[in-house]
This record gives sequence, C-alpha cells and structure tokens, in this order.
Amino acid sequence: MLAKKIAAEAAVEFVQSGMTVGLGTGSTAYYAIHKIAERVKEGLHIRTVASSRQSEELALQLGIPVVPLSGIQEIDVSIDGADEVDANYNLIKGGGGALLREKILAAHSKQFVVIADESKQVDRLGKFPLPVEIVPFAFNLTLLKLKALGCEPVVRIADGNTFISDNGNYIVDCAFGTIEDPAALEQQINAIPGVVENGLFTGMASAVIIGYEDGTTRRTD
Ligand code: DER
Repeated sequence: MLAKKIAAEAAVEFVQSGMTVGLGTGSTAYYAIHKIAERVKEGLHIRTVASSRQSEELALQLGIPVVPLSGIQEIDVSIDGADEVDANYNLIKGGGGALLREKILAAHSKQFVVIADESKQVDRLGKFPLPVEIVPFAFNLTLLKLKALGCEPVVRIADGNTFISDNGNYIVDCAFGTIEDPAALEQQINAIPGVVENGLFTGMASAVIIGYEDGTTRRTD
C-alpha cells in the first residue's frame, strides 16, 4: 500500500550509521524494516532491537543485525505504526498484539517515530477498540474491572484459539468509544491488577509521518 510504504521509507531517514534502532511491528513497520535492510546492504552500520518475534524474524531474514535488549542501554530511534493517531499525536496501538514490547522500546528511545497512512488519523481516539495486555490468571475478573471503566472487553481470538502474545499473555480489545482523556485512561487501566500494559501511547511520539495515496507525506515533529 503506497501510503504506508512512503511514510515508512521517510521515517528511515532518521536512521544513521552507529545507531541502535527499535523495529516496530505491523504492515507499516514492515516497509520500514525492508527499507532499513536496503540501506544496510548499501553500507549502513546499525544494530536493531525488535518489538516482536515477527519483526525479529523478518529483520534477520533480510540481513539486519538484531541484538537482544539485554545488550543495550538505550535506543536512538524506534519506528513503529499505529492504529489511531489523534491531533495531539497520542496513539492507539496493539492491533498486531505487540503493544507491550513496542511501548517498552518507545519508552527507551531518544526518538519515537510513528508512521501511518492517512486512514489512521482521528480527531479523538477510541473508534478502534483499545488493545489491553492482561495475564491469563483470573482474566475473567480483570475483564470485570475493565468493563467497569466503561468498555466492552473482548478477549482476542486468532485462528479459532485465544491469541497469546509473545509474552504469554492475553490481549483484550476494549471498545470504549470516544476517549475523552487518553492519558488518564491509560493510567486507570494500568492500575488494574492483572493488566500488564495497554495500547494508549500518550505523549510518546517525537515525530509522526503520515503517508497519502497521492504519493505525498506529512511530517510533524
Ligand atoms: O500492533 C501495533 O501496534 C501495530 O503497530 C499497529 O498498530 C499498526 O499496524 P499496521 O501498520 O499493520 O496498520
């Protein structure tokens, strides 16, 4: 998809030799990983850390050096997609089920560059059901606490089975409708025992690159 590809390739301009780069997850990040591989073949010297097994396998297949997170102190730039981006560059992420590792990488990145096609832009977050990662233990009770915050929580199913994240947890998709205060809700959700992390990324993006089907991009940072 052209819009995702041009946004992703524009983000790779943030990557310079000597950097440690965080690799996002999803179909937009896929294009960024391919562009990084192209530049590595042209002589770019970087090391990367991956936000999912899926992205790690793709990077290794393409010849991109991937290191374990235990070997690094900080990340120079992470590049990742989003399911929704609002006017304040707050995000909903987690459509691909990788939100926990994605948020950890973003939190330890000097620059967190978000890439998306124009369809992800919203005035207010919440049309996309908010992904929340929870531990399987007593998940039904955790669902009750999520419901009490004003959503309809649904445990994600993949190929007919309960989806299990790279971390061995469940993902619950929570339809809140319009989210009035994303930062407050992000904290409220994470205060629930049993919740590991949620897909609200508020105040984390240092740059947002939107791709359009007419071949243009718009960058804000
Ligand atoms: O799971 C995720 O957070 C992904 O980054 C997702 O939000 C974006 O996926 P896409 O690039 O395939 O639309």
